Amino acid sequence: MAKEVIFGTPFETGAILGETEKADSLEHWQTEQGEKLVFRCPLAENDIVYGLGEQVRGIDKRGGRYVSYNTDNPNHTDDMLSMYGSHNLIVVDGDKHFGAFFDTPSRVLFEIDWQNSGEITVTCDGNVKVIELTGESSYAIVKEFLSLIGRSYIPPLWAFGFGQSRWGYKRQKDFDEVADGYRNANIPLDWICMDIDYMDRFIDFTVNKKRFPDLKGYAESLRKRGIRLVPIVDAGVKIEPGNDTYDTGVQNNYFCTNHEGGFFKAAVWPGMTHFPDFFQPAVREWFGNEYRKLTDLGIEGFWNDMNEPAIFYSEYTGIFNALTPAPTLESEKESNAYKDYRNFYHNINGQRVLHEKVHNLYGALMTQAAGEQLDKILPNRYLLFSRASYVGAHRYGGIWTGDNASEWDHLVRNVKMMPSLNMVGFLYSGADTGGFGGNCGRELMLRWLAFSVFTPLMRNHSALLTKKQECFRYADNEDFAGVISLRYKLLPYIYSEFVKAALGGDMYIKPLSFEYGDERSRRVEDQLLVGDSIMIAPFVQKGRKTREVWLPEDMTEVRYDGKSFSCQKAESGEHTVSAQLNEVVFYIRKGKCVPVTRGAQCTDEVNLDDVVLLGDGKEYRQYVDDGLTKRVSADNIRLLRRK
Ligand code: MIG
Repeated sequence: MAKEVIFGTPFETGAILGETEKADSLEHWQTEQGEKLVFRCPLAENDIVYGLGEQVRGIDKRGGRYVSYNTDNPNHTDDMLSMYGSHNLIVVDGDKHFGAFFDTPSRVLFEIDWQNSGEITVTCDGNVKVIELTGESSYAIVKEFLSLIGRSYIPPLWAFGFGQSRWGYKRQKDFDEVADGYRNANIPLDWICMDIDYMDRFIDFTVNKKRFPDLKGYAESLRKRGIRLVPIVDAGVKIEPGNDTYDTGVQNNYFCTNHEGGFFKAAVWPGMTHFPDFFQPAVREWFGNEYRKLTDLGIEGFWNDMNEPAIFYSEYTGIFNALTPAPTLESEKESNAYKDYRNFYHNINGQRVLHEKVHNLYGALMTQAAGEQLDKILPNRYLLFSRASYVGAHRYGGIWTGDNASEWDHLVRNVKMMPSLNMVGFLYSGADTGGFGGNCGRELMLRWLAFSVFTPLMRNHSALLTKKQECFRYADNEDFAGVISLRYKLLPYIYSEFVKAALGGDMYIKPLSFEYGDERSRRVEDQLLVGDSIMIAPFVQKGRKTREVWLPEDMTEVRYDGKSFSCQKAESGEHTVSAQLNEVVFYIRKGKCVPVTRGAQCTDEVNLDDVVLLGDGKEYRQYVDDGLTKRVSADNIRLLRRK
């Protein structure tokens, strides 16, 4: 049972939905109340510390320092403090197993055996609700946590197809080039993202009419080819009298306010903007309904960006220090955005609340705003993923992991981050495949795709001015068609495992240690369990055609060469495994099965009922539906028996 202990007057974040037992004190933590509130717990030498969701450094958080404070910072290195989301769960795994969720929307510092202190310290302001979790294993604790935070968002089947994106697609012909490029090369594709240039001067919910004279007709024509358009929506609304979104926002006081009580102004892509005050239910309803302007044109999916919120400069901080990097704890320098977080207010139940105090919830509430209304507007399930997040937003949408780079280290970080994201409920997630910044070469792209095949969100995205990285542009692009075809063949499994995990309050991607108790498995960070049957060991090193793989038990090794599967038995123990760039090797756990289907160019062509089973198990429980229905229930599970 989970225990809830209240310190001060915590802000109700909405993260925890389930029942907890109210208590006066924590079992595993000492608390010290000074200027800040500090929680302390000792670590044994062999303890692993899991959690923190979207954070750097790996599955085991030991040795690091992390700050929950949603930040737009593209320099994803192991010493960065804050990413785009805040997910304050930590789980200590050793002789004892216990976890704690620090539920507060303001800044939290986690120091986990930092400077070899031999302890964890968690520092925050005095107001926090702590959920203490106990269980017989870390996995049990995580499952208990997942049951408390409510069911994960479930996207439509097409959102499990492959998506192509790039900042810089402007006109219809840019999208045609992508659609034609993929279809002509027979590389599967289900959706293309529209980045900020589809809008009229970056104004939310507008469409640039010169570039898209008839977006509705265009979306329909792409839809006939099995491709959907997924536009971006930014948090800031351009100050533009005459624009309906702006005017309505101003008339109803829907925007955040400044010290003087006027609307807060800050510059982002559209120039000066106001930020919707998502803390007000009426604002969420209004803003969510604005998506109608695009769903009316046939759009069924969105990505929400800049919702930490990112701020380039404001009336307070000025344009000249706009490029100050995000701060370190020691440095005096603070980014503009951080200063601005003390310069605007929300109206929360009639109270003026400084943004800084509730900062980590802003993006989550934007996701909620969109998700709640899209659910009402659209007849079918929608695609939605966000950059900023807090626990709770996972019920309305997924997240992508922001502005990574085309570097091998970033692929490694993607691999290690996935299980942590699953621990905090964000099942539908993934990174910019190939890397956002920088220039992605052929080898890195193929290896990255071979990993992304297994992540629920599989999207190739890159930044303005970088080398073009659509798969059809690379030499011998049949290799790319081959790797991506695996995704489509595995869809019956990926979709079924995802939905079962969501319905069952489970993880979709897990560390090996959550299933295998031996010390060797406990330390593995470069292999993952994907669903209940598959283990992967991605190739994440440049120039390497072989790698070491640890098999905790006998498994079936599956080798896919872009066309067909070949299976062989592999004994437990250490192996050296080879894979060419056009190959993907994965493993099926002992006694388990994986349903696979025929290849397809898009999910429209995928028949989830037409499967064969790989692996040495006797049966598989497959979740199947039409991929769109809102009625997602365990009744849609069918039992497949090996003949
Ligand atoms: O300041 O919309 O993370 O995916 O391409 C950059 C342009 C704004 C940041 C997102 C990225 C997107 C980009 N956006």
